[in-house]
Formats: sequence, C-alpha cells, structure tokens
Amino acid sequence: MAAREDAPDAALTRKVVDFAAGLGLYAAVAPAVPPPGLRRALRRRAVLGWRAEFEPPEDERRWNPQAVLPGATSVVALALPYGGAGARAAAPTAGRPAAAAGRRARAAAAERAAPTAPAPAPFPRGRVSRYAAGWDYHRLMGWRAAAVAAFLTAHGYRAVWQVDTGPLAERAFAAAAGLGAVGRNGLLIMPGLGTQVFLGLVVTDAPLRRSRPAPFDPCRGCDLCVRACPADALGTGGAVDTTRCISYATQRRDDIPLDQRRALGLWIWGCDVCQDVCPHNRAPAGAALQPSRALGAACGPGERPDLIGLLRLGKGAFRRRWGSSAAAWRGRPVLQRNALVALGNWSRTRAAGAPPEVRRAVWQALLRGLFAPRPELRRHAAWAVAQWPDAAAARAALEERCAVEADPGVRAALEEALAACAAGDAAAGDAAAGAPQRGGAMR
Ligand code: B12
Ligand code: SF4
Ligand code: SF4
Repeated sequence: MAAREDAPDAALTRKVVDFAAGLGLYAAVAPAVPPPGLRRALRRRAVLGWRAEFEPPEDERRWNPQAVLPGATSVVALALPYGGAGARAAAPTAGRPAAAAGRRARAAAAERAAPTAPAPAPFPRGRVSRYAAGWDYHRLMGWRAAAVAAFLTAHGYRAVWQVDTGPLAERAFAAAAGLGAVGRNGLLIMPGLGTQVFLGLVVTDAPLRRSRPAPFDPCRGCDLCVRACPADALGTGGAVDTTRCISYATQRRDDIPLDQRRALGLWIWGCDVCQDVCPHNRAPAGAALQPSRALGAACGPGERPDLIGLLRLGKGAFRRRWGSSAAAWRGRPVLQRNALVALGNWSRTRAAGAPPEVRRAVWQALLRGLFAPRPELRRHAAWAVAQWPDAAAARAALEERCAVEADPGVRAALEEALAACAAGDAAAGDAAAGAPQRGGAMR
C-alpha cells in the first residue's frame, strides 16, 4: 500500500504530543522511513556475531516501518524517564498496576518484611540494574504506548505500538525523531534527562508533522563510559559488543562464558556502569539521584537482593517476589545461575574478611548449588566453589561431587573447576614468593 499523502496536520501532532505528556511521556515524530545507517548497523552486528539470542530475526521489519504498517507516514517515538533528573517528570502518572500485579506487589513487600528473611547485612547482596528493580517497563510503558495508539485510532487512523515487543530498533527511531542522540555508551541520551528512559514506538498512517529538535551532541570528547565498562564492550560510535556486555551475559540462557564470569562482579541482572558514569545522568545541583516512583517502591526485587535467599526461592515465592519485574522474563533458573556466579565473585574477594556465620552460610549455599536439580546450576556452582579462598576445602567438595556426578557436562565443569583450584594453589605459592595473589577487584 502506498503511503497516504495528506499534508502534515500540526494540530493533530500537538494533540498527540500533549496526550502523551499527560501520561508522563516525552514524544517526538520521525517520518516512517528507514533511518539512514540503521540497516548497515544491523548488518554489521550480524556479521560480527553481536546479535542477542532473543533479538527479532534480521528482516526488513527491524529497520523499515512500512514492513510493520504498510502505508505508514509517521513514527511517534515515546520516552518514559525512570531515574535521575527525569524521575520527577514521570511521577505524577506513575503506576496503574493491574489488580493482580498489585496483589503480587503487596505479597512481595510482606515477604520482604517477614521474620524468615535473612538479616540484611552483611549477607551478600547482588546488584540488579535500576530499570529492573521495580515494575516491569513493558507494563509501565506498554499501557501508555497502547493509549497513544488508541488515541490515533479514535481519530480515524491506523496505529501499531511496540515497547521492546516489536521488531523495530527503538533507539534509532527515537534518535531520528529527535528525542535525543545515541551516546558512546550506545544509549539514547535525552537533553536534560540523560539515558534512564524507557523507549516505545507508535507507527501510524496519521499525517503528523515531524519534530525539528535543536542539534544535540552528547559526548564531545568524553569517553568515561568506554573507560568504565567492566567488560570492555564499548567501541566507537555507540556500538556495543553484545557478546561481552554484562547485561547480555545476565540474560542469556546458555552458560555464561568462563572468561566473563569475573567481570560480572555482583551483577545478577543487567548492568548500569556505563549509565552511572555518564555526566548526563547527574542529578541537578541539590537534587538526589532517585529511581522514579513510576518503578514502584514496594514491588520487584529492589536493587540489592539477598543472594542466598534468591537461591532458596521456590517457584511460587519467586513469582511473588520477582514476577512484577523485567528481570523475571528469562525465568528463575537464569537468575539463580547468576546468583551462583555472584556468590563465587563475592567468595573470591570478600569471604576471607567476612564474619564466620556469613562465610558458613555462603559456603553452604555453594555446596547446595553443587547438588541443585538443574545441570546448568551445578555447572555454575562448580565454578563458584573454585573461587572459595580455602582451596583445599573447595577441592575436597568438588572431588566429592565429581565422584557421584552422572551428567557429562557437569563432570566437565567440575574437572575444569578442580583445575582452577590447582592453578589457584600454584598462584598462592607464587604469592608466598612475592607474586600477585589469587583473587581480583570486586565491582
Ligand atoms: C537487543 C537489546 C539489548 C542487547 C544488545 C544491546 C545493543 N546495543 O544492541 C543487550 C542485552 C546487551 C541490551 C542491553 C541493554 N539494554 Co537493551 N535492548 C535491546 C533491544 C531489544 C534491541 C536493540 C537493537 O535493535 N540493537 C541493534 C542496534 C543496531 O540498534 P540500536 O541499539 O538501536 O543502536 C544503534 C542505532 O541507534 C545507531 N544509531 C545511533 N545514532 C543514530 C541516529 C540515527 C538517526 C540512526 C538512524 C541510527 C543511529 O547506532 C547504534 C549503535 O549501532 C532494544 C529494544 C528495541 N526493540 O529496540 C532494547 C533497548 C535498546 N535496551 C534498553 C536498555 C535500557 C538496556 C540496558 C541499559 C539495560 C541494563 N541496564 O542492563 C542495557 C544497555 C547496554 C548498552 N550499553 O547498550 C533500552 C534503551 C533505552 C535507551 N535510553 O537507550 C531499549 C530501547 C529497550 C526499551 N524499550 O526501553 N539490550
Ligand atoms: S551495560 Fe555494563 S557491560 Fe554493557 S556496555 Fe554498559 S558498562 Fe559495559
Ligand atoms: S559517559 Fe561521556 S562518552 Fe559516554 S555516553 Fe556519557 S557523555 Fe557520552
């Protein structure tokens, strides 16, 4: 179908932008054509093997709005701030949880306060990226984008929306619409709001007038994010090497590559390092950097969940505690696997100085991991046990498990872990002779 040729309707455009603003959203309009350079960027990533396993197939629908809605004329790019300077903008229209989700949030809050919950400190806590610590953004952004699409439909036009749920590359269209510009950290940066914004798109055949923003050059000689990235995943021009990025490592279903596990530190879902260092995310003078109320304080796992508690969660408790968060979409085993890696990293760098009851609890959690029902948990537990500072105890536990393990993949992981313990012993010997010690910095 050919695109409709109506002249841009400035009044309708203003109404759409105002309607979105009433929902706490920022909105701008791009023409419904492939943004220059996007197709090439996607192809380059595919060639480099940088596609995430959950990305949509590499077809025209990723770059061309006409393949999503034939006859489309405009793409309305939407942004919802969730942190820092933008938090205040989102707060007035925050929430609108569905009744069932509201019940889950209350149950999770009650569970957190329950006397069976482990003492807060100094038991090891993982790190969850701010965007996933509260309500799932697909829900927060989804009903808002659907409402904008319904507004256009009510005016007689066709409209389809997506919030990470459709094939189009959202950042490229947000940049093309002029909501902001993509920085060296690969994220869309909005002037005055920074990177902590969720994005969504509405593709429509309404004759909207395209936005004409002032030019915005966010980086200008800065490379703080490139230097701070713990995984060395940031190259030039906002290209992120997905295969190295910690955020991806925490979301993949297959095993976390051995050479990436230390870089994960305590991150069990996502990673915020390249956003935390970005000057555009600094709160204005005098204001504290707060997560948005839109994310909801009483639901989700929070930013520092208890790692041992997470490993003990059954299906029902997991659904109650984590079910409302974007971190839950890959399922409980993925998060428990990540928790084992984080406990391994904690063990290597902090166990030696921890109080005895904490050390005991962590060690028991690691041993339980070696006997977990799922092989991938046993494989990652083997690695984590090998990080324990008492290499003799680690070796004994691994040998004991190896003697009864039937799964060939887990046996291989146990043998690899035993080899790592032996290497650790050798390094400790070198350390006694003045060489650097087993372990490493903890982020
Ligand atoms: C796959 C994916 C990932 C993968 C791969 C990331 C990547 N860089 O491609 C992984 C798992 C690593 C990931 C991580 C994160 N993600 Co993600 N992710 C996606 C997803 C589903 C697709 C991204 C994609 O198509 N990439 C392909 C490349 C080619 O496109 P691109 O990322 O848009 O960026 C390129 C273009 O924008 C182009 N470009 C730059 N400037 C311009 C200007 C113009 C005019 C044009 C045409 C193009 C262009 O250059 C960029 C680099 O090549 C999107 C949702 C969606 N459907 O778009 C969310 C999305 C990009 N992710 C998001 C978020 C929040 C994150 C995390 C911050 C989460 C976290 N805290 O852990 C991290 C950030 C990592 C990082 N530094 O980028 C947000 C981004 C918000 C923002 N402000 O930018 C999105 C939009 C989800 C949403 N709806 O809010 N993500
Ligand atoms: S999310 Fe973390 S690992 Fe990924 S590019 Fe940013 S700093 Fe690097
Ligand atoms: S940290 Fe600096 S280089 Fe990185 S995105 Fe922010 S402004 Fe750009």
